[in-house]
Amino acid sequence: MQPSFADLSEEPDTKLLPPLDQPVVDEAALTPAQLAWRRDGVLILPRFLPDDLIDAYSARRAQVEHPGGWASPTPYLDVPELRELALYPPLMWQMRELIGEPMLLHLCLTGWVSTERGWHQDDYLNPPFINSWYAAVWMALDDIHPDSGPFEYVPGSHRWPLTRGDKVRAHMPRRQAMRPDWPSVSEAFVVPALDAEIKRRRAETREFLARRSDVLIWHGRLLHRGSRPNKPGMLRKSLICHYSGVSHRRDLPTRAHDANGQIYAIVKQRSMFRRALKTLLQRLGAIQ
Ligand SMILES: O=C(O)CCC(=O)C(=O)O
Repeated sequence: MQPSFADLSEEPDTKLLPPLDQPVVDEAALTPAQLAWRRDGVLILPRFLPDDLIDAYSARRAQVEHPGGWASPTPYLDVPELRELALYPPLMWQMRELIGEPMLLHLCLTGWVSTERGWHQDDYLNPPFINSWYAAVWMALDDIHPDSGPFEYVPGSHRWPLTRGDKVRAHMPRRQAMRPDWPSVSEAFVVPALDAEIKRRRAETREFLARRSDVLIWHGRLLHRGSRPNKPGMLRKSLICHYSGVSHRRDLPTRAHDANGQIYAIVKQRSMFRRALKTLLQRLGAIQ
């Protein structure tokens, strides 16, 4: 039998969660951005990114012919124009206000087409000690066409239980569960479980139809997906970056600072992990 969302998830211990995820918070003391985060699990920042940073990165990215972008999950290590956009100080300050500590950049998706990744929460794809000390950012480099497979999310789902990696792997044959690409393999039953949960709760889903320079920051526990384009292969020019709270990534101890003091991880992938990421990126169409 297919596992349900309840089989794959649990309520995390609230003592381990960031301040804005605590059950009781003095909401009168919160900023409008913090209130939106607590209510929806997303913060939308219209017209947020400066044109010069978008133009410099887009020109560099356009040199990569494949619509999936760079094959590496950490192209920010080699591409200064990408680093400058991903670590734009007002964006980093905004995330700090939401999560409660400075953020560490560790993953970028540079495709100019939808990932078509089904419903998921990001937190469980990371080590189990993250517990929502996490945020990801969707940056529009151009106006996004509704047929290109926009980013979709379920507002408020950051308060649902959290999918856990060990619970997902418990539903897989041992040999599959040990493979570093278990997240891709398990999509076949995780995505239907989340889909069923959305229907069971009659939850609203929303599209992010961004204009150039708009930004959406989402919570590590928020259900979201890259929807299927109505016109396959249609360009969707965006940059997607993932970050964790600096004191919550003991697995990423090697770090560097940019000229503004913003922090990024120097990730040395183990060869098995590199192969798994390659498989995932191949599936997403980033490399051939
Ligand atoms: O293609 C998209 O917009 C979805 C991206 C996504 O799911 C992720 O970065 O976790």
